[in-house]
Amino acid sequence: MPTADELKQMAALAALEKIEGGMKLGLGSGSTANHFVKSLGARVRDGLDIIGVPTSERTAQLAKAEGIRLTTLDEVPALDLTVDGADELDEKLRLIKGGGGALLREKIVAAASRRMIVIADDSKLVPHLGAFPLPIEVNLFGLGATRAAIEAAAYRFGQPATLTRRLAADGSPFVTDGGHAIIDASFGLIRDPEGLSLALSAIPGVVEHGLFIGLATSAAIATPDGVRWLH
Ligand code: ABF
Repeated sequence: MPTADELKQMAALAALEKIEGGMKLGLGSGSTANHFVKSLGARVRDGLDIIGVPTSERTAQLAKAEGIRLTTLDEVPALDLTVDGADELDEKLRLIKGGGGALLREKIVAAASRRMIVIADDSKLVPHLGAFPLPIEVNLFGLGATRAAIEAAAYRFGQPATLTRRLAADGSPFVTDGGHAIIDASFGLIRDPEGLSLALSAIPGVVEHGLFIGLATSAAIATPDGVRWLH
């Protein structure tokens, strides 16, 4: 029986098979994406010619250490493919992301990509999104007011939520690469992801949230019986 980490590696290697020379790639964040970046690095050292835009400072450091050539969306505004993990995904390829705190750059990079492959172990595939608390990236200015606005909007939307400001490992308030706070919102099962996504995006002070709708184009789901592709 493969371990969760072995399943993540399986998913990463399945995505790696889709990489061709000359590609401009978005490089995801998280433990599954780390497997992809490390395996991609080995292919680069064997001569694969690709260039990457990292979705977090941690991924940038890992990619540099692996010898992967990096660029930015300023230099390369359109990417061929982003490979990234997820906290949850459903059969319609709707995602919850941001458990690692990198959701803003992940969504910007995914939106700049022609295709997005999600790589995940089978525990991430769920019938309905929402068991995983939804990360919401919030500007620090007026945080209290924005938190109250999120609470009110969730209630009006018929999905009342419990909100928790994310803390770093040392107990201090977590701050993202972009200098924002993360509020994790426990909605319970989300009945209308598209509608909730729009409602949250309309709230002043909300910088971005972890509902990725219409961005993923396929997913490599690693199971003990092999990799299942969703399209
Ligand atoms: C990242 O991958 C985050 O958006 C998400 O939280 C994480 C999934 O975690 P892991 O791959 O470590 O299971 O893209």
